[in-house]
Amino acid sequence: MSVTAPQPGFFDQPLHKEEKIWIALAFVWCIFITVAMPWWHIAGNQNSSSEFYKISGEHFSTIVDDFIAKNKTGEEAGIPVVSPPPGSDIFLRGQQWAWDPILDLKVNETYRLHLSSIDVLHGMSIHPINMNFEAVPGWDYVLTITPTTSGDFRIICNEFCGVDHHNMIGKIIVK
Ligand SMILES: [Cu+2]
Repeated sequence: MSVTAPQPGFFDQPLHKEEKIWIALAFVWCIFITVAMPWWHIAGNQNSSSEFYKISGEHFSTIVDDFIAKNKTGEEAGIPVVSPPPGSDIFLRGQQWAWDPILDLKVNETYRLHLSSIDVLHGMSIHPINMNFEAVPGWDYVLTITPTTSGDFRIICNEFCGVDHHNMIGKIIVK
């Protein structure tokens, strides 16, 4: 049984060939992963930026409200739709239990997306492309994004944030 101690001298026995192969495989994998992580940080094109600023929820909300007032082009189910100019700073606010505004973006144009939460921790998960970022209260997290495919994308909250967490769904439209 696995709960009993090995026989005396167990660890002095020579290694079997299969054990040596598995140890070698594990070692090679460790080395590969150790090298791959910093390499992908430099070479990968889906890394989050390391640009972020400390900001209060109230301040972030004021900026988001200004952004909506300047760029609003419509409304869907009470949530404002904004069409900001390409290259500009755009904002996404997470709060219990909604993402706003709805971002109407142009394909192959680059934007600086500011992401934050004004209450508790939320997770911004873009479906169906499966890109995930944390929306952290107190921090404005800047992501340089270039949508490369058009369509309707859903922003699902993937960080449990309260009773209506499962209905916290936002939207990004790319045309
Ligand atoms: Cu949530």
